[in-house]
Amino acid sequence: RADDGYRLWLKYDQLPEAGLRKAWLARAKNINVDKNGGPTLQTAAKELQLGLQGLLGRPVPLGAAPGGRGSISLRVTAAPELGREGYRISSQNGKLEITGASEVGVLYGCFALLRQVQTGQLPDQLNLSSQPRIQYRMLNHWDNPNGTVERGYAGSSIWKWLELPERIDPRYQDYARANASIGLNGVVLNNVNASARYLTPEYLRKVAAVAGVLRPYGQRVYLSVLWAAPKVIGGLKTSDPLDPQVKAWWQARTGEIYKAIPDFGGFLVKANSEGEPGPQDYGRNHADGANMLAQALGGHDGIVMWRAFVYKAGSGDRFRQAYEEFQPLDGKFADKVLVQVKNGPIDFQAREPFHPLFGAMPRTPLVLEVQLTQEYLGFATHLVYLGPLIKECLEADTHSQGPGSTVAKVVDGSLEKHSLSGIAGVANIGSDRNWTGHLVGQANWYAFGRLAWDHSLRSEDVAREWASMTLTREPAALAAVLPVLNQSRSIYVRYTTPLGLHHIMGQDIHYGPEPWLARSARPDWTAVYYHKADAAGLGFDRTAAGSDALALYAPGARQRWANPATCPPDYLLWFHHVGWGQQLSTGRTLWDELTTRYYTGTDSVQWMQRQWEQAKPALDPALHADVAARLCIQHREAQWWRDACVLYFQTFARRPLPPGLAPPT
Ligand code: GCW
Repeated sequence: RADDGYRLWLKYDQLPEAGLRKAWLARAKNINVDKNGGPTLQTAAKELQLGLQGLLGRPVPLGAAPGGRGSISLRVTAAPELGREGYRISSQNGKLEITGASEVGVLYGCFALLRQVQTGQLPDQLNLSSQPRIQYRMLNHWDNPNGTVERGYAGSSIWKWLELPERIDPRYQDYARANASIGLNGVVLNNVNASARYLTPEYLRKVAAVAGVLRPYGQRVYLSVLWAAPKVIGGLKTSDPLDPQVKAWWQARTGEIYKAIPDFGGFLVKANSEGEPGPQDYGRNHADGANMLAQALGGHDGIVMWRAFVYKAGSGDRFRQAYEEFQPLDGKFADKVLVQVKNGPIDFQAREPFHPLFGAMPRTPLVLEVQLTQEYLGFATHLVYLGPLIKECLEADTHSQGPGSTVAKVVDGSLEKHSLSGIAGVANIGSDRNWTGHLVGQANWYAFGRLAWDHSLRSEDVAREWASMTLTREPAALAAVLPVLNQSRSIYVRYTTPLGLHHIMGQDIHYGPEPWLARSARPDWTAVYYHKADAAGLGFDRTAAGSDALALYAPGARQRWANPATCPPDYLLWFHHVGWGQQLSTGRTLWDELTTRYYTGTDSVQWMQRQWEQAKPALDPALHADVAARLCIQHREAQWWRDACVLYFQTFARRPLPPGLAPPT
């Protein structure tokens, strides 16, 4: 049967190597688990059993009695050094033991053991322990009650609201398994452009049903809330956060939520952004709103994630706006509030400098929000592995407390000594049979989870893990495919927005090029505004002579970008308006470098195609053909980007293409 991609990286097909199977069979004769343990412990045992049976090709019985040599014991023990969710896998006297300080720790440990087997490690001297560096590791679904997904490219929502709570789609459980296997622990079920419906008794029953399926897998549910809910469904005249009736309404609603879902995780809020209502409608600020919700959570174990994605027409450079609204509020947020910040200052572009709020709000825990759904990165059509993008942001140095003050250390709480920490990925999951439309979208889901757990992992190693579990462990095929994954994001940048160009995509759908857009239907952004092409040159001047957005960064960070002669080319046009004939550090003029990147980027897609062909013998034919077809589209669309952008910018530059590049026909 052809592989349809449904099983993700949890395939559990029998290991091809007899020697490896034998070695593991000797260590996996049975699984011991305390029958009086809770549902998560039983789930851990069942998942381990399922995986091992598939991989080793023989049943692995579950037993309650302590096993002898070759047994695997699952145990919850007091192990403060592991933290609440960490695990240890140890091997002694021929026995394996997976311990955690909680049941969910054991569950994560079971998936870690399976990963060892799946990636072809030998069981010898297995001794590893791990715990997450970030506390709240969540997917944010932008899913709507009617089943559509905002910026979703893999079918409709997996949540079947009309069928819930009576019918539980089996997919919910498979989804929970996948999340648990990569260490995630929370799910915001609905779009940040939120419907108030989710807070009604009718929908809370549905949410509770989903929570019931996710719970044994250590996944808590959260809801995005509409700020105006007290008016829309509560019958109040206002949603002013300082109004006593509004406060009472949220308190009562929160009480109802916890009655239905005792381990409810909390709220995610998009307010006063892109037309959404918010506390500013009543002359209040973001902290007034967030703190009121935190108060409504009272003694419940829940948090408020308040998004910083805000910008308005007529407020100057959009790059600065979130900073200007939020930075002055540092220190004003209640204990349970985290402010959720996108990786970059504009909006999930293919490459952005890190968001200037990181490091600038030391008294507020900041959640890093990255986007797995490829809104500006070719939807589910272009192959773009996002590991390098996520890592680039995590490793960026804010210099807020001197060199080494990375975004990762801000986010995991270690730099500013926060007890709360979080990271969120905007989900790329839908009802397509293979979940993410493009097979490599699965790698982005996977990489997000692994990096959320441990941001020190290398993106290349995560890609190797994913490919070994999902595609093949055959060395020649991996050698062909891994460079494609690892380079795909920089190739995408080259043929769409090289040298720091940004926001030049098709206005309505955010797909394909539209750099010529002079006037937008949206008053809050115009595309020409972002590339600033004119007869003199190209790029957005964000130095003191321009919008001065650079000044938002700490001196150490700013300095990297401030001088056009030394600014890394990848960020050049983010910060500088550069003359067409200006010689860059690469040795070429701006025009020649720009056009060369558009051309080489496009040609590199053909290289990706050739590499993918090389892996064909080792891959499932259906999976291979699907990706190969998408790569054909990608090459056609890379040419579209190249030709459109080169021809458009040429109307300003008025220069010929450098020798060797064939003009678009
Ligand atoms: O990227 C933009 C998207 C909107 C989205 C918004 C946000 C959910 O185009 O679709 O709305 O960001 O992040 O709030």
